[in-house]
Amino acid sequence: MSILPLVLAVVLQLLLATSLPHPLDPLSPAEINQVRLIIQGSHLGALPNLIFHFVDLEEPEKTDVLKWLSLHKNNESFPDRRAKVVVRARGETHEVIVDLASDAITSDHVYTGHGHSPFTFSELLQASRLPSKNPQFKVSISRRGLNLSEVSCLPFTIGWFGEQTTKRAVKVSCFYRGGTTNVFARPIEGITILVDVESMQIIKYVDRYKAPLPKAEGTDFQSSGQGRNFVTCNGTKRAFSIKVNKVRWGNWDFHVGFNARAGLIISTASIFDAGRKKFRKVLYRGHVSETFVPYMDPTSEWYYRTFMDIGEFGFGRSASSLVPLADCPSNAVYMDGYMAGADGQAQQVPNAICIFERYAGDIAWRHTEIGVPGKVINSGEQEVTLVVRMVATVGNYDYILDWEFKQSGSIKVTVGLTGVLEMKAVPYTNNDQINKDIYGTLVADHTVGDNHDHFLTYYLDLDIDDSANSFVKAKLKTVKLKDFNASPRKSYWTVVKETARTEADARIQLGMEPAELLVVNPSKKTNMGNNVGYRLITGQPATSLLSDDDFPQIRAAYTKYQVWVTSYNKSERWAGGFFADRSQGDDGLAVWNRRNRSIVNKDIVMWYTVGFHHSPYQEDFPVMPTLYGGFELRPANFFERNPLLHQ
Ligand SMILES: *[C@@H]1O[C@H](CO)[C@@H](O)[C@H](O)[C@H]1NC(C)=O
Ligand SMILES: *[C@@H]1O[C@H](CO)[C@@H](O)[C@H](O)[C@H]1NC(C)=O
Ligand SMILES: *[C@@H]1O[C@H](CO)[C@@H](O)[C@H](O)[C@H]1NC(C)=O
Ligand SMILES: *[C@@H]1O[C@H](CO)[C@@H](O)[C@H](O)[C@H]1NC(C)=O
Ligand SMILES: *[C@@H]1O[C@H](CO)[C@@H](O)[C@H](O)[C@H]1NC(C)=O
Ligand SMILES: [Cu+2]
Repeated sequence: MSILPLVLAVVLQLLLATSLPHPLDPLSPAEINQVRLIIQGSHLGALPNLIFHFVDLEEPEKTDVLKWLSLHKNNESFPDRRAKVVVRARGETHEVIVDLASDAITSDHVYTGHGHSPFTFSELLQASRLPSKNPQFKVSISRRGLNLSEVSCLPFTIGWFGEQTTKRAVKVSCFYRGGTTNVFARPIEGITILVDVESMQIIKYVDRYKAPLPKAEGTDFQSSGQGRNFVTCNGTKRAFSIKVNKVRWGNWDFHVGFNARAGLIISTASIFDAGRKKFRKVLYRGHVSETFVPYMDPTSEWYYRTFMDIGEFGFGRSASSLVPLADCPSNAVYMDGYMAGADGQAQQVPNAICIFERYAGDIAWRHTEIGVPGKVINSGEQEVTLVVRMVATVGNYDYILDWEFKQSGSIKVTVGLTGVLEMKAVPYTNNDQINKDIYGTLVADHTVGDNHDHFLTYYLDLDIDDSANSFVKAKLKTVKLKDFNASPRKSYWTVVKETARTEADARIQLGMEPAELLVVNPSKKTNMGNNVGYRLITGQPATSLLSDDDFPQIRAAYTKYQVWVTSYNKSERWAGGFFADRSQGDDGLAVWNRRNRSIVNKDIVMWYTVGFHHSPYQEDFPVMPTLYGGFELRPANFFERNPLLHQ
């Protein structure tokens, strides 16, 4: 207990000590506003209805960032600051690169491919307000005997189902509060409202059927106040002013970034090797690249729910301000996030990220030795790790995204799913009344929690001791013995390592055969002569069960394999393609991979999908206890010995 304030002080000091700028720093509020002024002062500013959909750091070339790092971060080699901007005006989508040093647009390209840029918050808000002014909707509401003032409507992206061309459109679903704050628990079922977002008008209205409205009673989940006590968090308040993105903690050194699309981004993570007395590279960049959430209900009110949360909404845009003592412990320090609003103006997300040391009561390592005569030797150490956390609340769901750094060299990545289910109103109050597929589980009276998946695909640009790496499948093969003289054994398993030659070789469906998956540096060996590497310890395997010809699956084809490895290309970052809204599957990981590039001794990127098949249970109602999944990147012949033992 008493060591906590001390450790907090150490963390703060380290953060402040490394406050020099980093080339991968997110755009600052001043830079975001500078981008806005540059765009508004250009030919684009003269166009009517200029809307900013996306403003982010245009990532400097990796070679330039690595050069800056290797030259001890001197100012001369600091890469120029640029911004990538997507604006829409006159019905056209412009992809623009802005150079901040020269205050100029360096390229402007009109995007004409499939798929659309993410909706702005104000577009979604305006769309959700349309039904309450619509005469047909008013009739539907009064036909159901409901009070319009108690109706909340929410916009849903609508996917792609084979259309040649698509509009920027959303469907708006409406819910009845009437005594609850859990709006998702009281869907007003049977109505489809299609909104053209360009003209901001309802272009299709169907009221197909009525279902009973689930009751309000028992749906609320507001915590009664305990655990959300702001007074006791006073001690952490001074951490709020920290604006730097570099973290030095224990043996780790890394950079924490934030953008509207991915949310939390970890970059240039390296670890101090006490044996070699130097920092060694591990991860150049890691973040969630896309999140695919298809619902398993083919009916006309539900079929389109096939969300790609990163490309359609953005985890950064959905970031929740973390609540001290509820979302992060008392020793947490916080970072704010910044992004551009629809007007291009910088917007702050206070406390978008928290960083804290975790003393979970776990054992980092231990051993009791009774083999030494006359002694019992107990030795070991408690595990202390550093967690970097954000929470993205995308509509009904809350995703808790953790990157946990361990002194052992492991990086443990966890995603927690919580929030409320998407619920469908049905006539039933008991399972015995049901004799057909209801596409989910009856979780409460008149309420089905719909079946669905969550696939979070992580972008993992590992650079193990440098950029030129290979991907190795260490297969565990059973060896059968015949007439083996040395023992009566009939079998054992052995490790057969195969280096994946090309991208096609590195698509993995887990569970098909036992294999350990490694990223190694083929030109760096330990003193023992093993290739240095990091191992991917996968979580529970889940791949998409949709058929290959189903439209949502064509868009998210990359979810058929949990692991992919691609040759590094700066513009290949978003697994479902950059313009993911209503995309048609012609951009993204599965498409790039078809080039089947060589991945031997190359700068490579590993993509891992954390998947959940979510068939709801009653305990997920009215709010879901957190369900965790994830993976670990663990050193594999990277150190000479256990790095927890101090030399
Ligand atoms: C390097 O640049 C940063 C900002 O760009 C500035 O604050 C700092 O003083 C510069 N350092 C040197 C040694 O020039
Ligand atoms: C409808 O709801 C509003 C807001 O809750 C309330 O003020 C009003 O009295 C209700 N009207 C009826 C007819 O119940
Ligand atoms: C927080 O602590 C500081 C110093 O201990 C004190 O001055 C301040 O009043 C406290 N604020 C609250 C909200 O308790
Ligand atoms: C990088 O990726 C983009 C998008 O897939 C592609 O158009 C481009 O040709 C690639 N560049 C190289 C050098 O492969
Ligand atoms: C990928 O390239 C390798 C080596 O050139 C080749 O053997 C393999 O058939 C290719 N796979 C695909 C799917 O193109
Ligand atoms: Cu779920």
